[in-house]
Amino acid sequence: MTVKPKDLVVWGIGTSRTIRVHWALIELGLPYRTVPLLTRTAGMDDPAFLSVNPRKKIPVLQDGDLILTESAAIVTYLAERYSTDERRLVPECMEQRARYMEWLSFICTELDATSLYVLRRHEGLPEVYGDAPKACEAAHEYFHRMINAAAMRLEDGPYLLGENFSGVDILMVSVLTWAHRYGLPLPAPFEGYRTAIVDRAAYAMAKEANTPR
Ligand SMILES: N[C@@H](CCC(=O)N[C@@H](CS)C(=O)NCC(=O)O)C(=O)O
Repeated sequence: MTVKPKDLVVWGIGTSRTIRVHWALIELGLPYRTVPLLTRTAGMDDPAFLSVNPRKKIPVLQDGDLILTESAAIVTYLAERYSTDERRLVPECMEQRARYMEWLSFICTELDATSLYVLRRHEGLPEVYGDAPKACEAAHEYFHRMINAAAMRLEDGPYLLGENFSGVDILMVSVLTWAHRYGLPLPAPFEGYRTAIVDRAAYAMAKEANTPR
């Protein structure tokens, strides 16, 4: 059964987390409206935004009465709700869904929160979060160790789940591109994987949708 979107609105542009949501919507061919809110701007204190996310974080998705935060949850919600036989971003088979959740958790915790976000906070925003050179050095090393070990699992590619592109590829490419911007070396299998996926038309459209005017 095809589920029709009610009134999809995305709050947030301009970051590695916000592009995930734009990209998933575009892959699924869903029309939506964007509130072009940028991180760390006065708009974050706007009562209209605080009413959708009192934690003052982007991205946020509104789908009718549903308000959802956390980019990985949003991508997975959109995939679960709006995938069709032609455009599917989450597998139906239980074993593949387990792999999807495994990758999602790995990307969000080991690559994003534990590695890249540490660098963002302490190298990118030391005036807010303080200098922490030892933590940053460890984050570099940790990212390197995690991504190299994960590269061994890419053998069945071209995508993380094998033959089919899915929501976890959106999440993975967003962190690999983030790492690339920080000058972190990627193992060859992930270089090739990222280069092939950023060639998708939907990625170019998502990049455009996520870019501040
Ligand atoms: N785990 C969250 C992280 C959201 C997040 O930290 N967003 C950043 C922009 S990428 C933000 O809104 N930062 C504002 C702040 O920390 O004050 C997700 O993946 O959605």
